Amino acid sequence: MAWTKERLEDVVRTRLAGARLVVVANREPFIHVYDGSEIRCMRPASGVTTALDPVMRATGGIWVGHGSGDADRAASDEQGRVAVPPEDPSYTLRRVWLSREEEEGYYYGFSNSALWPLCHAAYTRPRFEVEHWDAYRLVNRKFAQAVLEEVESEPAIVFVQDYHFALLPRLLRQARPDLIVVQFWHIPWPNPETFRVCPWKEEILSGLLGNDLLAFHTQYHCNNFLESVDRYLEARVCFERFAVTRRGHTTEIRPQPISVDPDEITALAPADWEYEERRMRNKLRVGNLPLLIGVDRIDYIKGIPERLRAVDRLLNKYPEWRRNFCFIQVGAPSRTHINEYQALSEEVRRLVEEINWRHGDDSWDPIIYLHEHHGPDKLAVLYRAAQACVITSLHDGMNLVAKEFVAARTDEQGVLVLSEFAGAACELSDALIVNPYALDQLAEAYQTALTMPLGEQQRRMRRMRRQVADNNIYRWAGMLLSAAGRLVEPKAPYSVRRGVRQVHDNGVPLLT
Ligand code: GDG
Repeated sequence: MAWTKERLEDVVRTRLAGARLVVVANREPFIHVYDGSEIRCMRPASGVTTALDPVMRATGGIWVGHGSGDADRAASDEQGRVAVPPEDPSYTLRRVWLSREEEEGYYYGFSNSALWPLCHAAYTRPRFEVEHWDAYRLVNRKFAQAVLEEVESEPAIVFVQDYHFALLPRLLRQARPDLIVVQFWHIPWPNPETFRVCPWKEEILSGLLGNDLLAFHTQYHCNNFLESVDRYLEARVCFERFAVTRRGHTTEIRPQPISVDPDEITALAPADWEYEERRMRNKLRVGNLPLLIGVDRIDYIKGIPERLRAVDRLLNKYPEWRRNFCFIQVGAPSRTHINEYQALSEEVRRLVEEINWRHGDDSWDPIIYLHEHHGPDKLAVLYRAAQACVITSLHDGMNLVAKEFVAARTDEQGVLVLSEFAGAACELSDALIVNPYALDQLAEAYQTALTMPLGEQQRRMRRMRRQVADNNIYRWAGMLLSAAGRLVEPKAPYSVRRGVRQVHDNGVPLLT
C-alpha cells in the first residue's frame, strides 16, 4: 500500500496511542522578518524543513525551533508560540530564544565547525573549542526545558532532528523517563577512527543513547554508530538486532532514508511550462542549449569545485561542446560566518571566472553562477529544463536535490549524475554514479549525460521515479512514527505532578 499524506494522518491518529507529537529542530519551518515596517513570513531553504513541514501539517502538534528571524518575537506570543502555516494554521511553532553568543557557540561553533566536518570527513578539519562545547550543552538544556514545558505531564513522542541536539535525548530521559524520544541524524556518522578525535565523544554517544530509537539515512551510518559505541562506551551492543543497551535502557538503531513529497513537487511545475522555460532561458541568455545544473548550499561537502573543474576537463577533452552547452550552478549562500565557507565561496567565484575566461567568448560562458537563494518554483523550472542534474557531494547524508530532480521530471527525461558518497546513491542506482574525486570520470559522466539517447534516459528515469514515489517523505515519517507509536504502550505509566521538572546534566540544574 502506497504511503500518502492520508495514510500518515491515519498512522498518527491510530498508532500514537494519544501521545502528543513534538518535533525539535534547530531550524524553524517559518521565519518572520521585517520588510520595512511590514512583517513577512518566509520558508527557509533546508533539507530538514522541506522534509518535515508536510509531516507537521498532516499531524498537527508542536514544533520547537530556534527563533532566528528579526521579527519572530513580534509575531509570537509571550511564550514564543505562533500558529503556522500562516495561510492555513495547522500546528504550533514554539520558538526558543538564543543570545548572539549562544548562537555563535552552539550553531556556528560546535554544530557546524566541529560536528559537521567530523561527521562528513570531507578533509575539512573539525575545530573543537571548549567555549563552543559549553554553549552547545547550554542550548541543548534550553531546548529540553522548552520541550518539557510544551508536553506538560502528558504522554508525548518527541521527534528530535539532527546533530544540533546530541545531548537532548538524555536530558529528556532524565526528566521524563516515560517520554518516547526518537532522533533522526540527517548527516553521516563517521567510522570510529574518525570519530575518535572528538574530545567529548563519550558525552555525545551517551546523550544519543537517551533515545528510544535513533535513525540514520543508511545502514553504513548505523554500523559506524554501533561500532563507535562499542569502541568508546561501556554498553551492550547487539549487532544482530541493531540495538544498544546501557544502564537498563535500550536504544534501537535503524536506517530510514529520507525523501520528498513527489506530488508537491509535481504541483510546483508551472501550468504554462514552455513559457516559463523560455523566460528563464532568455533571462540567462542560454538560447536552446542543453543545460547541466547544480543546486546546492555553498558547502565544502557538496564538491562544487570538483564539479566545476570537470566542466573545464570536459571542454579540454571534447572541444566540440564549446558554445554547445551550459552549466548552471545555483549556489545558495550558507553559514557565511564560518571561515571555511567564506574561503569556499571565494574559490567557487574564482573558478567560475577562470573557466569562463579560458573557454568562453563574448557571447557564451560555459558556467553561469547564480549565487543566491532560489524558491522552489524557480528550481522547478530549472529541474524541468535540464538535460542533467549534477550532484557531486564528497559526502552527504542523503541529498534531497537528487530526489527533487527525479520527482520534477514528469516528462520522464533527463539524466541524474550522482556521487557515490551521497546517501541517495544507495537508492537511485539508475543515476550515472560517479566518484567526484575522479575528475576524468566526472567529465566522462557529463559527456554521457549530454549524449544519452532518449530511450535510455526514459528507462532510467522511470525506474528512479518509481523508487522516489514508493519511498516518499510520508513513508519516512510513517515508518519512524509507527515505530515510536509501538513504544508508547509498553512503557510503565509515569505519574508526575503537573508542571515541569528540573533537568540535571552532570549535576548542573537546568535553567529555572
Ligand atoms: C541535510 C543533509 C539531507 C531551496 N532553494 C534552494 C535550495 N532549496 C532546497 C532544495 C532542497 C534543500 O534546500 C537542500 O537539501 P539537501 O538534502 O541537498 O541538503 P542539506 O541542506 O545539506 O540537508 C542532507 C538533508 O539534510 C535531509 O535529511 O539530505 O544530506 O546534509 O530541498 O530544494 N537549495 C539550494 N539553493 C536554493 O536556492 N541549494
